[in-house]
Amino acid sequence: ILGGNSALPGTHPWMAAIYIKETDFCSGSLISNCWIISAAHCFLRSPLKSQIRVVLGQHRFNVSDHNTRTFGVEDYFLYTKFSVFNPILHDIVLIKLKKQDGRCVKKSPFIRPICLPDKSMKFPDGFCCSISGWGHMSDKAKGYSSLQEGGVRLVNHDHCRKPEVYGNHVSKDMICAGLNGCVDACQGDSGGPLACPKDDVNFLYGIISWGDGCGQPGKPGVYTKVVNYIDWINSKIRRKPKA
Ligand code: 4AZ
Repeated sequence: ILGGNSALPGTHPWMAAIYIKETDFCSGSLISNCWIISAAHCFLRSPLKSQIRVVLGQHRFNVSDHNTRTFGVEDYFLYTKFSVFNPILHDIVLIKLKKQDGRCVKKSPFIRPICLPDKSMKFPDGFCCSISGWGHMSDKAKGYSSLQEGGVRLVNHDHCRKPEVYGNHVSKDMICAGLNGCVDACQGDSGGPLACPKDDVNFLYGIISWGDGCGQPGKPGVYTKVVNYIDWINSKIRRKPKA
């Protein structure tokens, strides 16, 4: 995250750190006891399940302490229409954690799921939401950080589709955010949440997906639009959809 602040431990308890093979890293969000949602493009290189570790309750990148819990992966599911040939489309994956002693997550002050929106939920252009992650803190900086957070405003969809922004690379299944601010997501933040508040409750409105660099003027971050995938998510995690 560029231009954000250090998060206080425990303020984003749904954040998942996803370590893939020896070298790759993505973020994700805990959405229920055993399920993490993230970006499908993180799994482009088809890692074996045994090569993935998910850490919950983490504050500093790659640092485990008494608040962190580490999980293996039971399975992961790329969205059916996700394609390696156009990995910005349908950039969404569900990851099922391996149980330990008959359960996955034991809730704590540092580990708790984020609410999924329902299908009809919509936030207006200009609405202020937040992003968080351990990714790069500038376009050039390599290396990861302690958890950063920052506010981004939702960008009008037609604006984001203008030729001088992203043109028709932006589909109806994407949301743009963060046009005029200094806060943006960057490498390593992929898969993490765009969280929008309603009545003091945070909802997972977007998944950090792509953009032209990080923090470039006029180039917002682009997010997978979670409300368009609620039926698929419910079918995979076998939650009864609300009537
Ligand atoms: C990335 O490389 C990445 N500024 C994620 C988000 C953005 C850019 C790059 C958006 O994972």
